[in-house]
Amino acid sequence: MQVLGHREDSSSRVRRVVRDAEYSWGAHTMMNLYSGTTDPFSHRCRIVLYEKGMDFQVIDVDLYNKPEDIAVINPYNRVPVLVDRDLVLYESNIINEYIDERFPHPQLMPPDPIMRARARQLLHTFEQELFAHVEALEKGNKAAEKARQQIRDRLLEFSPIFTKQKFMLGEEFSMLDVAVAPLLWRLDHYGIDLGKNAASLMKYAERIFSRQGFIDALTPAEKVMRR
Ligand SMILES: N[C@@H](CCC(=O)N[C@@H](CS)C(=O)NCC(=O)O)C(=O)O
Repeated sequence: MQVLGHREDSSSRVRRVVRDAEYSWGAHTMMNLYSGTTDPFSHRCRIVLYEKGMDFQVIDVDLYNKPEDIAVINPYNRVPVLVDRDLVLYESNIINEYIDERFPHPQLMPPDPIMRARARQLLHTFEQELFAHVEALEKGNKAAEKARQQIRDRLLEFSPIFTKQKFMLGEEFSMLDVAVAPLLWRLDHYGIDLGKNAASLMKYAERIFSRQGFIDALTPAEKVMRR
């Protein structure tokens, strides 16, 4: 992690990066999303932005040649990062909940506090049991085969749900569908074969992939990930 100077220095550096981005994109009042063109976490945030249909700018970040600015605005030096005037946010699920609260239509988190808490619990489960393995797959290191197996086993456990309902939380598309969709889109790309027992899960995936917000959110590099 990059060690920044004293507090004043780091916050003025953040302001400079934010101002430069606004200037170069002519996006003074818009949300700016720093997004990896192939990154599943950035993909989640792009889906929410397009589902909401509001004004925003996506700033493409090449992860193989990452600009130094990312370390300035995110101490963990990762994408996605959302900049909304003075607010700088990182972590895809935190960014997405902010966008959902700021632009409530269509609402992606359940309105009821108990259902919302359950949704957050499931978002956490996805991170622990599915997305924790993404780094190994992205890097293609020796943990990749184990990662494929873990993801395959866990996804297959979800499959029966979709014989009874259209989406993760019931009949409505929600933040949980957003969170898992980038992984479902990348199954071929990551070399994960779910076999014949995943018919209802794949039908569910196609239901998400056919949404206009999902289609619009795909980068050219993501479009070619799936045949
Ligand atoms: N938990 C984070 C994960 C973000 C993450 O891991 N981003 C990766 C891309 S897959 C990244 O920016 N890595 C830095 C790098 O590759 O240099 C989130 O949900 O936003």
